[in-house]
Amino acid sequence: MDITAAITRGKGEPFEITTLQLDDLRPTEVRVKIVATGVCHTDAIIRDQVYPTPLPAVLGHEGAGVVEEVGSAVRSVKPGDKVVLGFNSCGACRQCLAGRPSYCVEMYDRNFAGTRPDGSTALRDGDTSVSSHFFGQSSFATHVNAAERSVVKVDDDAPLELLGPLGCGLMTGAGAIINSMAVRAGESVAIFGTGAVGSAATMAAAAIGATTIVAIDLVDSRLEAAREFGATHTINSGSEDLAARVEEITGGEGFRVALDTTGITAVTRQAADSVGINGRVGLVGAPTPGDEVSFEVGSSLMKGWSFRTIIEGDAVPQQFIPALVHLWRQGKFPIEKLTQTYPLASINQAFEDSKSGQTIKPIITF
Ligand code: CXF
Ligand code: ZN
Repeated sequence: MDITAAITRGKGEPFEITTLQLDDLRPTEVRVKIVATGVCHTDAIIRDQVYPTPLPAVLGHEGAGVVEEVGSAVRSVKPGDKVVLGFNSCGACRQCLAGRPSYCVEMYDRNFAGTRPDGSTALRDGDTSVSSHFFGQSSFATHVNAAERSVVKVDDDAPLELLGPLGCGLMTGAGAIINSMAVRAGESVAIFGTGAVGSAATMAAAAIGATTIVAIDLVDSRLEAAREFGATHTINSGSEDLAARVEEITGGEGFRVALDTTGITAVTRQAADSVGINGRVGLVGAPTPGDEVSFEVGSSLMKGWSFRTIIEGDAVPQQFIPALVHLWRQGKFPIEKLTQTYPLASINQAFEDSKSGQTIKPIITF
C-alpha cells in the first residue's frame, strides 16, 4: 500500500515528506495506523549517522496509533486496539527470557539494522529499498508494519496523541529511576540533564517519593521547568560550584543516586563524583561509540559505589508503559508538561526545537 512518510535520504539531511510503498504484513507483524509519534534524540543521531543504520530510512520510534490488521501469528492485539510502540527484541535469548529485553542479544539487529530479522525491508521508494523496522516500527509514517514485540496495548480511552513518547524517551527516564536505580522513598537523587529523559526521571523520582531531587543543567529556564516536574533543588553547573552545592544540599553525604542523561563523558564523571557511600550511578545518555570516561577509584574505593549503563530504563514495555499510563492518570507523571505537537509537514522544525531546547518533547501528529 502507499503511505506518507518522512524519509531520511542522506547523512544529516533534512527529513523529506514523500509517498512510499509499504510491504504486505508478515505473520508476526501488526499494521498500525499512526496517530502520533514522538521525536527522540536517537532519531537525530541516526539521521547524522552516529550509528550506521543504512540510509535511506524511515526513522521514528515513539509511535502511537490504532491496529488496522494483524498477521496470522499475532495474539496480543486485534484490529481496533489502541497501541503504543516501543523497542523490539527477540523474545528468545537469555536476556529476553529473564525479563530484560532491552539487553536482548539481538538489540542492535532488531532496532537499528533497518530490516526485518530475515534481512528484508518493508519499505520501497519505487525501485529503491528503504530501511524500515527502526525500533521494530519506523513510525515517521502514516502506517507501519510493526513487530509484535514492539506493540503495547493501552486502554481504549488512552490519549494516543500524547502517549507515543512512553515508547522510548519517557520510559527510559522513568524506568532508570524506578527499575534500574530502584530509587526508594526518602532517597536523594541527582539528575544530570533536563531534556525529555531527565524530565521523566525527575517526575518518576517525585512520583515514587524521593525526597531530595536535584536537577543539574547549564540553562536556568530548563532548571526552573525541572522544579515544576518535581525537582526540590537545582544546580546550574555552568555558573555554580557543583561540588560545593552537592555538599551543601546533601549535608556532605553525597547523593544516594546520580543519573546522567546527557551522555557527555565529562558529565558522567561529575555524576560519579557526586554520590556518597554505596552510591549508585547510572548512564542513560547515548555517547558516541568509542567514548571513554575515567573515574577516580583510589579514594572512592572505600565508598563501594557502583556504575552501570542503562538501556530503555530496563523496562518490559508491555508492563511498564501501562504502569506509566496509570501514573499519568493519577497526575503523577504529567507528560503534557513536556510536549508540543507538530504536523508531519513541520518535522524538521520539531527537530530544531528539540535541539535548541525550545521544546522538551516534540510529538508529530498525523
Ligand atoms: C537508545 C539510545 C541509544 C542506545 C540504544 C537505545 N534508546 C533510545 O533512543
Ligand atoms: Zn529514543
